[in-house]
Amino acid sequence: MRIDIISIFPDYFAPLQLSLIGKAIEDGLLDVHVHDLRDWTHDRHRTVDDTPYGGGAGMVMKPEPWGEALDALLNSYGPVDDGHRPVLLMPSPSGRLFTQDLAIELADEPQIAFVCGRYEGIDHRVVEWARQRFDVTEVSLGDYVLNGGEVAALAIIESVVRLIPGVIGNPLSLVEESHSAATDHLLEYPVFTKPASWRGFDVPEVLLSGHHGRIAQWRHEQSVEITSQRRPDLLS
Ligand code: JCQ
Repeated sequence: MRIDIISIFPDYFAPLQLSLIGKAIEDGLLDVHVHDLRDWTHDRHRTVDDTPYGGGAGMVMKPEPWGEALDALLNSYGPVDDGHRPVLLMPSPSGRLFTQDLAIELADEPQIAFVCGRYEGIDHRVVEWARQRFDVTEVSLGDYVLNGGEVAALAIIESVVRLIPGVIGNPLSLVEESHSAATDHLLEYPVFTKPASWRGFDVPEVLLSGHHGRIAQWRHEQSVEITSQRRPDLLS
C-alpha cells in the first residue's frame, strides 16, 4: 500500500518510522510519502492561510497550494484502474465517524492519501474539486477538536496498516479484538498474566482452571457486562 500525506507539519509523521509501521516500510509492504504543503506556495512567506470571507475568528487554508499539491499527487499516481478513484481522506471534526469497518475497507486499497487541514479548515472549493477526481471522505475520530488533521491521520494510518496481511505477526489477534465481527462488536474482556497473585489481587479462578468452555463463557459474560456499562450503544 502507498500512503501520501500532505501537511504543513511533515515532522509530525516521523513516528511512522517506528515499531510495526516502520517494519512494514522496511519489509516493502508499505510506502509512505510525506509532503510539505508549503512546497506548493510561491510567495516569500510561503503563505497557506488567509482571512475567511464573511468574517469570523481564525484563518482558512487557501485553495491554491492544495490544488497544486493534489495535481502533483494525481500525476505521481500515473494511470489508475478504470473507474477507480484514488482514496482521499480529510480528517475533520465535521467528518463521518471513523470506524473499524472503514479501516477494514481502507486496508484493501492500493493507495490512500491524507489532506491535513489546520486553522479553521480548508477552503471548501478544494473538497468540491477533489470529489471530481478522488473518492473523498471527510473523517472524524470523535466529537472533540484537534489543532489539525495530523494526529488524526496518524491514528487512521496505524489502524489501517496493522490490518495489511504480513504487518501483524499473529493475525489471530486481529480476529479476537474489540470491534471485530468475530466478537459481536463487544468490548474486550479483562486479561491477566503471571503472577497469579499480585499485591493482594488474584487472577479469577476460572482462568486457572483449564476448562476452555468455562473460560470462553466467563470472557463473553465479562465482555457483555463491560459493554453494557461503558458502551450500551454497541449492544444491538
Ligand atoms: C478529527 N476529530 C476531530 C481541525 C480544522 C480540515 O480542517 C480542520 C481539521 C482539523 C483536524 O481534525 C480534527 C478532528 N477528528 O480536529 C481543524
